[in-house]
Amino acid sequence: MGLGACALLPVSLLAQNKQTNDLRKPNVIFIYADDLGYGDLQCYGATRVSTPNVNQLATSGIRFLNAHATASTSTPSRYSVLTGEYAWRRPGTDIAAGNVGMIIRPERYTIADMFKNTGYTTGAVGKWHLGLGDKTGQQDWNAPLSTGPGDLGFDYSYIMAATGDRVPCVFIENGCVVNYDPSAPIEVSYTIPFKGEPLGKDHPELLYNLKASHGHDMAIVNGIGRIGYMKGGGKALWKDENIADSLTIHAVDFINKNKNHPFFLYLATNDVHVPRFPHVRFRGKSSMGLRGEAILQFDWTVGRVIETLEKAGIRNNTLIILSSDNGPVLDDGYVDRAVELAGTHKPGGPLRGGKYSAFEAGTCVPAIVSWPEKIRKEQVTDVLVSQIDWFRSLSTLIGAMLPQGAAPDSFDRLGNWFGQDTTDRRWVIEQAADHTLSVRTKDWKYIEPSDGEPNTGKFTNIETGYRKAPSLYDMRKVDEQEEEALKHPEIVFQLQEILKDVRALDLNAK
Ligand code: NG6
Ligand code: CA
Repeated sequence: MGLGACALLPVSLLAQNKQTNDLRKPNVIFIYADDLGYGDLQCYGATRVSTPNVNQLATSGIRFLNAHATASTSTPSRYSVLTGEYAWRRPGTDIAAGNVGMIIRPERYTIADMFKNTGYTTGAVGKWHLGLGDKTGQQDWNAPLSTGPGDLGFDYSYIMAATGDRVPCVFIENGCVVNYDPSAPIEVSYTIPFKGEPLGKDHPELLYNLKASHGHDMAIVNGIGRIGYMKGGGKALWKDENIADSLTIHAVDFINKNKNHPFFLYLATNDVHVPRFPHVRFRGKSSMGLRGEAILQFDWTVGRVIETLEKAGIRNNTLIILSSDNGPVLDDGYVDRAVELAGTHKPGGPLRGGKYSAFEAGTCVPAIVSWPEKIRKEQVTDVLVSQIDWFRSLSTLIGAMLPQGAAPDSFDRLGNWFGQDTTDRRWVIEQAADHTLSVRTKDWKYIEPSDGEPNTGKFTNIETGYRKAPSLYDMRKVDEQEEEALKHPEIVFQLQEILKDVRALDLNAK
């Protein structure tokens, strides 16, 4: 892939940085939403929900119309962002249980290592979903965990082990359960229920906050059924209505503590993942019910981050990248009326499919980059980009030296991400929930054959895009309606060749 004009940009940015001092290095914040779809934000066309803070971020920077997560589910997308490697190269990188061991091994060089080694203070706040401790099922949740984000370059972490709907339902700060309650030792299992602990499937009367539509019938915490079994926790157990507040407060604290020194903050919100159970101050504020309110709550978090930066006097020199780990889903397992109340709202905007899917709404997500000091005017671009490139693009920006083998799938596309270079990435690779891979170029999309079902099922009800034969879509038509593989065998062949090369890590594919 030619560097072209984008090679010039980082050098000049760095030169400016060197002339001054360390303080001139931009702070970098990822605001990584969960399951937020291409059509879920006002600045992306949503009309039934208001997102003033995200809109403000968009008008102060670049809004991407063709930006992709590497996968249509959480764990693999997060894996790729943090390692610069496609998750499908590694076994064990699918949607993780709350008791899996660290999926990214400590010896792996991560984007947090990169920032830390370049003089940044690094923090991870929010949804983790990449495993903790050395071995699956072997964690002692009542003692400091043996390994965690601290071994992957994060100086500070305040995280949820997996997802809101998976046990353990506690926050973990720097490897220790927050508000640990010695009178209620924590045990977690994903195979065997704990004697005497009521389960969602047997005790629907205890599900006083949210009932499950499918799954989520094991441990009950805060009147909500979860995936996985859990015992104990006591006063350490989270209340879902306070999760956004807890995460935001810790993100704000991290910013304030580090405002005099360059920092990298990975802020992964729980919103808008299930169980959607936002704080009472958002209740009744959206005609779309809990899912709409979760979007309002997400927007609130974004607002608090911006306000904190402004008050600290560091907004101008802070680069914010806001995006989502995968596309949207309405019914993802709880009776929260997301389907009924969506009405005309299209969470995937004009795109076909959604979370889990090989179709575009699975990985084509909102992406906004704002850095007032360097990106001075509002821009909207349809340049083809992928989150896999944040790693190397930012390494160029901050002048980091990467060890050999680091971020093998990441390209330096800084020029794209800063609006200087509108040359499309030649292709992006998208991973669907069943590992079906797609190759997307600006004009075409190839989905490899898959044995998967065409729809995710009656609850989630998302078209997967899986077909037993190769599929080809003309992306100039946007919505992947007409399958055209037989019409354009030469293009199918070209895209299959790219996929073959990328699979083999053949650099010619660049
Ligand atoms: C699915 C869950 C879903 C969600 C998803 C992971 C059921 C029935 N469904 O298995 O609710 O947790 O996993 O979502 O349990 S992700 O955004 O973290 O990838
Ligand atoms: Ca997700």
